[in-house]
Amino acid sequence: MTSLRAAVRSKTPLRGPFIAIPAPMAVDIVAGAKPDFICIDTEHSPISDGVLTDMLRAADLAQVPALVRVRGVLAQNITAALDAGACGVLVPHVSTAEEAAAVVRAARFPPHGARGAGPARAASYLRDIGGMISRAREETLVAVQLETLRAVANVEDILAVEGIDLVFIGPGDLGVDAAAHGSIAPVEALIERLVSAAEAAQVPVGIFTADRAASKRWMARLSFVIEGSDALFLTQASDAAAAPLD
Ligand code: 3PY
Ligand code: MG
Repeated sequence: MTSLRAAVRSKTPLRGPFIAIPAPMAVDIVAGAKPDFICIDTEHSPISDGVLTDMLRAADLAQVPALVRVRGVLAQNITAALDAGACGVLVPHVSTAEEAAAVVRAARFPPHGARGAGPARAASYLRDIGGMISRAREETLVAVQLETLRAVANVEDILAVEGIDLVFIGPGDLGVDAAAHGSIAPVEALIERLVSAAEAAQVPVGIFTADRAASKRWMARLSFVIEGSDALFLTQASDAAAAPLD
């Protein structure tokens, strides 16, 4: 099976949702629809490391690649997700080349980084440390999320960091940061600046959308979209179910 990383790097069109509900059952349900991948979101959801591991087991059973959005750039967040068996990490709020380089260091084994090798699930609990390291070198997807004005200002430097497979745009936080700092450029222009810089550097670029129309528009240009989340699907279906019968 082609790894998610290989598919991202070859710019195969990929679309999948966030999983925010802290339960393997949420993965069973969503992965049963066979999206190209899922992204389990520990940044904005109360998903403990133990539950995350069970959610990754569910994704493995469904044979759907599972990326994890970690809580932040700290190495321990990245190690926990990869040790539990995530096929890659999406690291939020990366705004400088130094932060991007720290992400690569934490996510990649030597000589490309400094990830520690432990007897975790990804290594079949010590049975397969060597296999974990060689699989990780080939298959661990490293994605950084650009969602601040500083990231826009530093985008070329971030794109030049070796070992980043994908840059991912967070339009929500970018809008919040732009509004807070009185950016004169509208958020659409900031997004365009990020996309065109990534295109010029030939680095795969993705974006989050909450609706299908935007998703369709972006998929015509980009190869990677995270569309909605299990929590959002439930919210929308619940609101529709509670609406008056006509
Ligand atoms: C944002 O829009 O800020 C996001 O983080 C979406 O993933
Ligand atoms: Mg965000």
